[in-house]
Amino acid sequence: LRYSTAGESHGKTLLALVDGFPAGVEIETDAIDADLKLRQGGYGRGGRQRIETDKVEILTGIWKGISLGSPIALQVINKDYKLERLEDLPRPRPGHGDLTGAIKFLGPVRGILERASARETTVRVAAGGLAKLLLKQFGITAFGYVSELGGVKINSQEGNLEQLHKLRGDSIIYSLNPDQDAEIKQLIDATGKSGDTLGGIVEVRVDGVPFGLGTHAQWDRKLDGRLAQAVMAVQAIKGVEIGLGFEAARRPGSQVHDPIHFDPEHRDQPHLGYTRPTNNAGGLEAGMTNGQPIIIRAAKKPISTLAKPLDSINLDTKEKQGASYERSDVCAVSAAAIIVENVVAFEIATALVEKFGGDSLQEMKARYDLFQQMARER
Ligand code: EPS
Repeated sequence: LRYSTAGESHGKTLLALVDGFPAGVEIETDAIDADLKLRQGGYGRGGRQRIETDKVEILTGIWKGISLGSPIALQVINKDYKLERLEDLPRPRPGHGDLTGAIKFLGPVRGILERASARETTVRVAAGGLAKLLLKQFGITAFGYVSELGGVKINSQEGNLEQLHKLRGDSIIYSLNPDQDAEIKQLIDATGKSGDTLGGIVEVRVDGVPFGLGTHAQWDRKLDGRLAQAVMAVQAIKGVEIGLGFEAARRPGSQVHDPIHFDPEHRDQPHLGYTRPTNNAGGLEAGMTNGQPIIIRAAKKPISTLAKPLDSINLDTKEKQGASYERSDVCAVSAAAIIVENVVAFEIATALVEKFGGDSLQEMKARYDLFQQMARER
């Protein structure tokens, strides 16, 4: 299972081509559209989101609402299509790819900024949304939320998945503590007024994951490495952690590694009864899933388009000038929670297809059940 995308921020359309998606999966777009809507939201988003109403259209690969096993092309049309009329922006924004892109491709800044823009994450979310339809068939769920914003740590509340969805739905920034919204809203408002932007940290948990996705055997097939790449490759992400992450380096081994217990009452769970009192490994040991929830965190830098611009150089005249500004978001950390959730879901679905065969859902389910049975007897 793999995908690639095409499209410019202000071009006609955005496309994702998903290849290797199994046959026999019921495809309904409501859940994908719900994620697209969430991606557009969160307090602090800019004017563009008032123009767009992102909706996915599935152009190929399904028949009567069921996947065929052939490539699936997903489209989200840009309402704000105006690329042909747009001029160049010759004053590169520090933090964006503007300067490097213009030099690398020996061309206009417009040629790089249109594709480097986080607008492209629209169709990454659509591809991840499609992957989630497959994961759902195996009881696997991915869920992302904001755990820190502009340096303010959120005291995430706990609960079952339904309760967590409710908390995130109630929070204007998609955190798990709506009680802290007022404080964060104030911070975003004040930052916006001063012409600045804010970053933050998002966390994704994946529940219902069986043992053995990924492999220890080869570096480029280790699932922790693949997840890290998928998440790091999201626009503006500068750090990725799994489980305890960097904190693991600060503790002795006895306070890092998760003891192994056995509870015969729960052999029907994805963990097959092998319970762990802690999950510091974040569901991954030696590049393989260990039956525990996957926990992955990402650090998003503040958006680099600043209303009060930093120093830059006009590439045409080489004069010192402020960086270009048309419009921007003050904060898109909430959107990142949804984007990271979806790119993680896609990688998990890819690993699932690799382990259980990818021609049809029917075959995958039979092999999944057989593996669970054999693993219980191990
Ligand atoms: C985005 C659309 C963009 C920006 C944002 C992400 O729209 P526009 O450039 O037309 O205002 O709002 O992109 C950035 C801030 C960036 O630096 O790339 C979207 O749909 O997510």
